[in-house]
Amino acid sequence: MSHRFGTKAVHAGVEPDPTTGAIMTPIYQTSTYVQAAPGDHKGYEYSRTHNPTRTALQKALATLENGKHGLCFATGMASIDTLAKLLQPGDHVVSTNDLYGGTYRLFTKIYEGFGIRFSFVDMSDPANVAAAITPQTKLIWAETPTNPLLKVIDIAALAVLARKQGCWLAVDNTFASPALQTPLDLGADIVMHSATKYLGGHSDVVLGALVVKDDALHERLAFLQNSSGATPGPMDCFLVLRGIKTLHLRMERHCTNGKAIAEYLLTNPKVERVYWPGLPTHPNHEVAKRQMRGFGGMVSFTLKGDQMADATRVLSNTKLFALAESLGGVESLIGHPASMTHASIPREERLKNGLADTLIRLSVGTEDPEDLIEDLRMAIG
Ligand code: P1T
Repeated sequence: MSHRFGTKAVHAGVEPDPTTGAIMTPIYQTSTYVQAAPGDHKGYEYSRTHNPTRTALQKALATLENGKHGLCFATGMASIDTLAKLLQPGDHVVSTNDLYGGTYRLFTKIYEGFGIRFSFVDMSDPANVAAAITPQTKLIWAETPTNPLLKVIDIAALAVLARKQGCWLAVDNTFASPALQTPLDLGADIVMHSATKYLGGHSDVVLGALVVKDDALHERLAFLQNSSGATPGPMDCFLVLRGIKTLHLRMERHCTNGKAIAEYLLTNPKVERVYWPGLPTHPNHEVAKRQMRGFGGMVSFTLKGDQMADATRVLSNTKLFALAESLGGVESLIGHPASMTHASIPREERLKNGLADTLIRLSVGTEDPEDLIEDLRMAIG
């Protein structure tokens, strides 16, 4: 039977434990499994390859993303690294030009060295993607909404291009979470998550994931997962499983708080520009309305006058918004992409792509919105 999202979030992947009936998946803190005779085992041989806590999480993620197979990794970066190992020297990737700095670093500092070529384009216009595709293009890498400018990329339009080219479309769904957006339904081949963020939801775990529908692609990725070995431990899988049970509730609050904060910022005379896909003035609002079920809790903004000193003052003066990297937890965070999460992108590249030195990024948590607005009012002045 196919259930609605909230029901899936509570139940997906989790069965009463076969040995005790425990309703919550145990943390199977074991490296190996006893075999009755060589090859005669219960489906588990060694925990790099399989672990029951990880299996439950992988099933849960496949269910939430409307996929067939989930694969979990030690970090979000490990999941992207494993996906990139599908490529061969000479292959070409079209990637969004506004993306997490660590992904840009992995692509340019590691995979370019292995002979893979990347084009970074503004994917909020699919025509830019079409123009960048070459006969060697094997992968389209989208992140939507993008980090940190919150552009929205039309997944269905990119899926048409990928099918025409015969290449994979992978979507980093970290900022939306499956509560707000399910890229496989829109034609993507692979969904990626930094589960560190909304899926975990409590800033207490680092973990990554890939979800696919296709059996053969799953087999290749599972081979790479086991061969490269960047798998998560069972405690971390347990924490994400626990986080997922409240994903639908948290995302509802992240969305209403995100809206309240974006609307407040628009009224502050010191604020120059607000980036949030739910604003009717957002350049990609129509695409966002079409492919997302809510607009999320990530909000970026710049101050008038473009003064770094003003931005630094705001970043240092909030009391509820903690100055820290990462996002997606119940507590609100404030960050400075140019010096923190996106420092690994050269300054000229950042400026060319519209990422100002003064941009401030908010991960709006689930606190009471009036208190968050008061905190910003006090810090912005
Ligand atoms: O941190 P890790 O779990 O390895 O995930 C990397 C990653 C991948 N994709 C997106 C869209 C991300 O935002 C991240 C990590 N981002 C931050 C730490 C940040 O503050 O933006």
